[in-house]
Amino acid sequence: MPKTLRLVLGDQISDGRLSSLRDLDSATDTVLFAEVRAETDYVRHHKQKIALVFAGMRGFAERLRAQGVGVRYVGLEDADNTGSLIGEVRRALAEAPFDRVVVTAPGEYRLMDAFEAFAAASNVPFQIREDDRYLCNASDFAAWAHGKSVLRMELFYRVMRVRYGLLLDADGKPEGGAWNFDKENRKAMPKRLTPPPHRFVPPNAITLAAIADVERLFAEHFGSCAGFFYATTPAEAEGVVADFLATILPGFGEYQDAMVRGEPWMWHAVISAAMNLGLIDPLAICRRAEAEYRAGRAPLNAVEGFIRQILGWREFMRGIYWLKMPAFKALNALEANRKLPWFYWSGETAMACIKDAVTTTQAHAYAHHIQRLMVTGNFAMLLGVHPDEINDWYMVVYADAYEWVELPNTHGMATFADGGIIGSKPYAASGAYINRMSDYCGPCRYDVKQRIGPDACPFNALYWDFLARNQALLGRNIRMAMPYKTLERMTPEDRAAIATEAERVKTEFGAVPR
Ligand code: FAD
Ligand code: DLZ
Ligand code: SF4
Repeated sequence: MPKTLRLVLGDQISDGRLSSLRDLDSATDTVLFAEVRAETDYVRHHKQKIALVFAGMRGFAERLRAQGVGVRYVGLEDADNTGSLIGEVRRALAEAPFDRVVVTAPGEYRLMDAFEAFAAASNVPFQIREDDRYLCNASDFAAWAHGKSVLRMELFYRVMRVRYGLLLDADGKPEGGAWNFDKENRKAMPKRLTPPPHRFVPPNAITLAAIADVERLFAEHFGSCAGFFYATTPAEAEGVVADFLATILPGFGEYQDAMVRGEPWMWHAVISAAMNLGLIDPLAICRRAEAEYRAGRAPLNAVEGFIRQILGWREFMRGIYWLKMPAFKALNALEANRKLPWFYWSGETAMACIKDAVTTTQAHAYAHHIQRLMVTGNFAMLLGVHPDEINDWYMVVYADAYEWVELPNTHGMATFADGGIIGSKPYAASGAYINRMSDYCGPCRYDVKQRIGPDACPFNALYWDFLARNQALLGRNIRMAMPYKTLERMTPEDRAAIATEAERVKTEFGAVPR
């Protein structure tokens, strides 16, 4: 067997499931982990994300050592640390002879590009293996996409359900007679309901040490580690998953789109950080969710909704990323060109909805989907913030942020920068939507019913201004017909007042041209 150097990246914490370790020979091989500035600093990640990745890597290295595997672990502060993953591969090759280097494909285009360039130039064979922890690889996705003029998650999801035999009846038809039960899943939250408690993991000794290092070395990064609760080992992640299946899954779905003050988790799973790190197997959790339905412990709308998020949305986003990169990142269909308001970083705003989303994000490196999509994402789109600024913010602030999943969600879902590759229309909404789906507006300093003036909810004028500014691109979109009809009924004076008000709001919030 060739003596092999096996590089494991910070989001490849998948004991027993990693293609780069599959033929590992502990008698000859070395597994390389490297904490490097190129990865900690390419965006100024939330402190909790760095702590999560370091704790994940350190714990995995310990488990491999305990199995008798040779591990070369390069700490961030090691004297000779070169600062990059390729630098660390080069250094390891210079210090000991290896016949080849093996790595599982990275999740981000920039690293894949760098690895492919290194592989082409390296004297030692450098093998990049497919990352088969996902359920649809890039070539299968490209084959599915081939010849289609529009790519929609719903159709992809049906193919995936059949491929994996998930939630099918005895005739191979969708369980319950429909592929999608989303209509049952858009309720606002009734006052009398209390969301279930979530299982949060107290940091273990390795995690505590990683947190201390991060507090010391990344003090100026966004957020706080004080409330760190993420699983960093497979055993901890298993506890979270078991708890989710037993207590949260049965209510998953119905209130997916609801937002409640002081309730950051609701019926969301809060598993994306652990799953993107590699700790949770996506297919296994889908099968276990299906088993809960088959055993009569969780209803179909909940289980179907959950499986759709993972088998459908997560895989669809990854497929689009690898199909469309690198051009995808440069898209700016709405020609947005403004700066992101400072309160996205500080949380210092009187807008109750944004304040809640940002302060939750600072404290937990988490906000649920509707906060990301309809509060922070929607507002940045209405302001006309440049996609690069929005993309940078989402990459920085969430513990689950990796470009393969973050970029399609921002460009495709939140800002329509992709011009409709992912969604058929922008998720633009005024304050009325937030008022309907949350309890934010009541105590807010702004009045959700007003459109113009110092007390008017800022979403309102911005929403109509957004529609007016983008009428050439969006006005003929059949799914936008209703709001455009309303816009067209407005007098020229109303429209002028909205434009003036929108400009005033943008200036007040610092969303000025870049
Ligand atoms: P739940 O709501 O409980 O859903 C269960 C799981 O389904 C999630 O853990 C996730 O793995 C998957 N999922 C659900 N929706 C999506 C989606 N749209 N895309 C991909 N997977 C999905 N998710 C990330 O993992 N990383 C990101 O960087 C990220 N950035 C986002 C940015 C924006 C602007 C938006 C609108 C969404 C983003 N999402 C991202 C998707 C989604 O918001 C998160 O996956 C979800 O909030 C994670 O919380 P949860 O585990 O409680 O998810
Ligand atoms: C996110 C991250 C961070 C913060 N630090 C490291 C690191 O020091 N070493 C490492 O191998 N990986 C790290 N990562 C994860 C990588 O950025 C991730 O593997 C790529 O972005 C590809 O998804
Ligand atoms: Fe947000 Fe407007 Fe409601 Fe205030 S009134 S919480 S700004 S939607």
